[in-house]
Amino acid sequence: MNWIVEKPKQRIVVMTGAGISAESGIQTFRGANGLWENHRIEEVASPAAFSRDPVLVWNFYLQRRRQALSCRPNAGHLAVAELEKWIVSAGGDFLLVTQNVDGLHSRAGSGNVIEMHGSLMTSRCTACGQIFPDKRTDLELPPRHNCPEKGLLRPHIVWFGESLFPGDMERIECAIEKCDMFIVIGTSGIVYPAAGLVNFANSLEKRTVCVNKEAPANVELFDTFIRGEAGKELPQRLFPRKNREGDG
Ligand code: BV8
Repeated sequence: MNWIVEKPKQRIVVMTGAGISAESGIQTFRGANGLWENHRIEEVASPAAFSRDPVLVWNFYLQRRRQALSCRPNAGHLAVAELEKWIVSAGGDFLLVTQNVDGLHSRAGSGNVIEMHGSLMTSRCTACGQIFPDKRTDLELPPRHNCPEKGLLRPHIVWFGESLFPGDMERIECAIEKCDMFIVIGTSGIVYPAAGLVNFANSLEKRTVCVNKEAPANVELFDTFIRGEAGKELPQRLFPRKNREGDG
């Protein structure tokens, strides 16, 4: 059986989506056919929705924060974290880019992570812009910040129609420019700019691998497609775990 990553002294970029958290019990976006309490995700996860009904949107994220905190990383998250350690200890480079906001990769031990769509465990003041860790699960209403403007707090999440956080796209593209391989796991390849990163990797003739439960929308853009669940495929196929000490 050949491994996705054969040798550790390489430069690897991994991007994940909701599929890698599915086996932790967190519903995917397509799995929920894009609905939450009969609201389309795109309608709730947007600045317009927040200004129209901040209580509804705040509670959407509060419920997802509670759920994420009650779930545990699965074997797929752990395999990605172990791959990073294997590569970095051999002098290679590793970057994990996740579209997920559930925080499970960091809890699994991943170190070099860009949460390109933000985090359920972070809030931002809509007035002064301050960003801070926030794991409170008891606030039914969007609280106000203690700044002079008493700004309304919002989730520090990239909503539909919002740009990524400053500098993130540049960091991601710079890592892909330098990488040997771009591995995409558990995403439907529908939402941009994340879904366009494989095109960018292809334009630089990087090796591209996709691991997904079913063929994603952009499957034809990958050199290799491995059909399967992350929690099963990654521990078996991501890298040679048993003799990792022996590799140079
Ligand atoms: C931007 C945080 C522009 C929120 C997310 C109209 C108006 C405005 C913008 C647009 C528009 N039309 C299109 C756009 C662009 C839009 C977009 O792409 N829309 C889509 C719907 C077409 N993008 C944006 O708005 C982005 N910003 O364009 O800014 C701009 C430019 C300049 C100036 C100003 C503005 C921002 C997009 C970010 C949105 N935020 N997340 C939250 O979480 O609440 S997106 C969210 O959905 C996820 O983060 C992810 O990115 C995306 C898709 O989800 P996936 O992760 O792929 O999950 P999904 O369920 O879809 O698929 C799961 C996959 O896993 C499946 O394939 C399944 O088979 C597989 N799977 C399941 N189980 C397993 C598995 N695989 C392995 N193992 C398993 N066990």
